[in-house]
Amino acid sequence: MTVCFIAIGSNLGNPVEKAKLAIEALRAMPDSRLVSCSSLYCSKPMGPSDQPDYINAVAQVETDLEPLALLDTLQQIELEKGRVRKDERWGPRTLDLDILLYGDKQIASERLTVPHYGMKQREFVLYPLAEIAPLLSMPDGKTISDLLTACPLNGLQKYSETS
Ligand code: ROI
Repeated sequence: MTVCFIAIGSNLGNPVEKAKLAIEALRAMPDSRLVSCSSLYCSKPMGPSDQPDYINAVAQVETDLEPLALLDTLQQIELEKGRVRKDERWGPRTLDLDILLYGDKQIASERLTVPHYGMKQREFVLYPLAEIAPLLSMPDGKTISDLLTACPLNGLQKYSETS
């Protein structure tokens, strides 16, 4: 089994519900085990600002799926949970599931870049990741706490049902 971290993001069509559905779908993935999941967070959109705030979370999964099989499975979940793929770069999305880390592997292929290319600068990835893996190191040796120090919160908040 390989330990993987998956980023969850949504800002359309009841994002909280979408994130919860995604977590249940991750729990049901074949040849895999959902180890833990962060809180849900509310974040300001990165990219065009004329779109709704996002709900983000990070899940830790152990899997026997190879990286591309894991990617296929995640894209299937995105489709099943109603993702409408739009052409607009960095535009709003109903559900986005990204492989952040796949063990210590570094992958640079046409379909997949691991570690995820933007994760080290994105508060909506790093803070949820640190919540569930506070002692994590990247394949390049950088620690999650080093990365957090260099990453402003940018309005990121834990989502709570009452706020
Ligand atoms: N912005 C936030 N806050 N959260 C996301 O998950 C997210 N995903 C994206 C882009 C459009 C880059 N912006 C985002 O794909």
